[in-house]
Amino acid sequence: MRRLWTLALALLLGIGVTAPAQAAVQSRPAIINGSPSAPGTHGYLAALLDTARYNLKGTFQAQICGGSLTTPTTVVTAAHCVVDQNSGVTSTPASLLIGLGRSSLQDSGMRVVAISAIAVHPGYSIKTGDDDVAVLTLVAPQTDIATIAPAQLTDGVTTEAAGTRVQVAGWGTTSNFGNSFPDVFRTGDLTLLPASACGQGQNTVLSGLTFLAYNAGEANPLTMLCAVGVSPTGTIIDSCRGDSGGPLIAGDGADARLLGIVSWGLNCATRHPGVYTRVTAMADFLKATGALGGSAPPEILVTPLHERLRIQFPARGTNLNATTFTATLAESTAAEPRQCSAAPVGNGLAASCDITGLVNGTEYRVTAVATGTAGVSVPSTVVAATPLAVPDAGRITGVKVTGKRAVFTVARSTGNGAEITATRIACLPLAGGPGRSAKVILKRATLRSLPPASYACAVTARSEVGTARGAETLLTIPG
Ligand code: 4AZ
Repeated sequence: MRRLWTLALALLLGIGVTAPAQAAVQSRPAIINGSPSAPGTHGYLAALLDTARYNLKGTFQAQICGGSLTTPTTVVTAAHCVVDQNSGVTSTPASLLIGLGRSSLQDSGMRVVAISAIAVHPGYSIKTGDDDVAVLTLVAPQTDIATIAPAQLTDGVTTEAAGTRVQVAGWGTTSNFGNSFPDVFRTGDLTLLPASACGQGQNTVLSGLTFLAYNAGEANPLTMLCAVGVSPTGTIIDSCRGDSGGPLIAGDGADARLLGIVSWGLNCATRHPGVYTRVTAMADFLKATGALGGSAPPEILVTPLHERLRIQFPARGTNLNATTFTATLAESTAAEPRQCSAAPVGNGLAASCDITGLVNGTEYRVTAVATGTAGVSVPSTVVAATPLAVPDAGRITGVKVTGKRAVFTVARSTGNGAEITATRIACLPLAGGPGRSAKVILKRATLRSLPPASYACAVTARSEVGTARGAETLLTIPG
């Protein structure tokens, strides 16, 4: 059914041929003449999912575009994937989901993560296809999934020279004439074409095939890159429907960079090259939305309490003018994001918030991000913590009364994981009035000069989690 969906989408997007963004959807084939992904590669490849469709039909049927995880909290995709091409209205965060961590859309192990914000490049134009980039912020950092850094002209490894070998990856259709969507994403090896072929009207020859240039007014070489591939047998390798938003990758291993974003093309795998958003030209937007990463994460201190975790953010450790700290449980789901937020407080003081409603004795993992004027930081380290039950107080094992003096022997609380900071014997007169108490030293506490009365006495144990009072023992000081 994915084919029906994308067909409907294509119709929705328009059928004109003059504007590139519209021409793109007329195209027939996705990665065409590529290969299935090699296992364990491209871990940052994200599937953009339509929430309503996902709920009805699952991941495969819901996939509408690709994307790239560039930091644990940000997915970079194409603006045209999240902006209605007729109305210009941007999708709501709730209407989209991100699938991560699996090469097959049919794999039930694919992690589906909700989105808290969608930012579309302010220069994005439906008409020209310029600045076709959007950043989706995830509700929780995905620290265990590979990321790919957006290419920057200053990073020492990026080149946009014609002839550079690049790769495109996606779940788009593999067939020019019909819809044949793969379960497992595919990759295609491409070559960057010169700007002269990408908005300056000069055809290029690659591996003996002539590729037809886009003219000025069709493509903008300042915001776009053109790329295409020719296989050893002479077939054309290209991205296509369903690949949009996905990565054009340059370099390998630590040098791998997100160089382009699948954007548009006149058909697919024809003599018209594929067109990609030029990521180096989007640096300001990517920085402002946090997609470049680089902002230091907040430090976090996690204190386990009764059915809650207290998260403290010492007011340092971030370089982006943090206005909010948000701590999130790694176990959060889209339906139940368990998190808390705090605003930074003055110098030297730690902002603090509690994640409540937790189960004592269960281990939770906490990470936090700082949000500020420069976007969202990379996530903090993950801190594991287990909410504690209030420990039992301990109990009185014996009491010896001599005149007005009572000597108690006590079995102390083990603390149940919490540190006991004070243990006392507290006696309250049954008739009311002020009580008396004494510190337990070793296993004994002595109350002296007790006014004659009957008392209910118990051990109290104070811990970081709370104060507990044990079972009562009756005590009578004769008059
Ligand atoms: C699309 O519609 C699309 N051949 C993606 C890439 C290309 C064409 C169309 C490039 O998503």
